[in-house]
Amino acid sequence: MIKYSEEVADAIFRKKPVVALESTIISHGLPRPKNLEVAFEVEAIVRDSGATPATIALIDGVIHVGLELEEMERIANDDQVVKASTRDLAIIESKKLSAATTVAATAHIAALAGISVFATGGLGGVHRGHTYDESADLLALARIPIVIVCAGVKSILDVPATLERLETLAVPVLGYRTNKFPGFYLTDSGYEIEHRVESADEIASIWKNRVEIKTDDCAIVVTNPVQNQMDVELHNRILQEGLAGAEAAHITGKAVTPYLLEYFHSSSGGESLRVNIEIIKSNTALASQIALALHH
Ligand code: PSU
Ligand code: MN
Repeated sequence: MIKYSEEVADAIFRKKPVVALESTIISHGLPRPKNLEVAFEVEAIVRDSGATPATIALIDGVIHVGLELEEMERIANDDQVVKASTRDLAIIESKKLSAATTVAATAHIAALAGISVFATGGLGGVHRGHTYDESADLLALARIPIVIVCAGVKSILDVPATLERLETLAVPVLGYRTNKFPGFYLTDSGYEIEHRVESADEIASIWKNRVEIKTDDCAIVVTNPVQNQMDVELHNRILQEGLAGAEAAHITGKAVTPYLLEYFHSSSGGESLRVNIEIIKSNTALASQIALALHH
């Protein structure tokens, strides 16, 4: 049912730390040709830390945990690759399609494969102006035990509504060396986080405590603020324009997030791309440290 890359199969066999990586950011989140370059660089960050990267996607209907070189190229460059959330997985298997997985679908597959740590850019959440449009990421986090490292939720979203939903869903949120909920492209979204942690070891100890008291049936969201944020005025202007553009073009469903991210990338003269890449790299480095810390 799952095809493991050689590297990941070996790591799981030897019980070595593995970090799951999502693929929608490669296929639908970053522009070509930078997306492929970043996908490889991110995997290298995991390897350099001593853990093993497992980029997750579906190739011709088969769930892959860890991609070989040509498979990564397909996810990055093939227009036929669709964006898959958890509900799409069985359908894509049966239709033998190729798909990149969202945070929700990646977390689901990672947990199935016994992987406990996952790095992404920004989580999905409640959309601005359309609070009924809520990413399946949120419900997935409520039922999948995994540590997910992110830069908060994407700033295109309704941050306070998303934080309230995470509270209702009983998903713990940690600020890595911060008490400010990060704003994806921005270091600070303007909202507070109650719980600040200082180290990967502290996160690992929280993970272990949860098991003993049986509050380990959901994710732990670790938020890692970007160091060199986007210019705030540029960010806010593009955000307003992008939201208005999505409205005018009647963009709906799973096309909304890729539309807005692409709007940022094509309107910010490379700024949002630079920041998005910094986010994913820095989250991957922290996720690798957490995977190592969970290990000892
Ligand atoms: N983080 C990024 N870029 C992305 C995403 C996250 O930096 O493209 C993707 C993730 O796969 C996330 C998805 O699960 O966007 C959310 O999409 P939606 O709002 O349709 O649930
Ligand atoms: Mn949606």
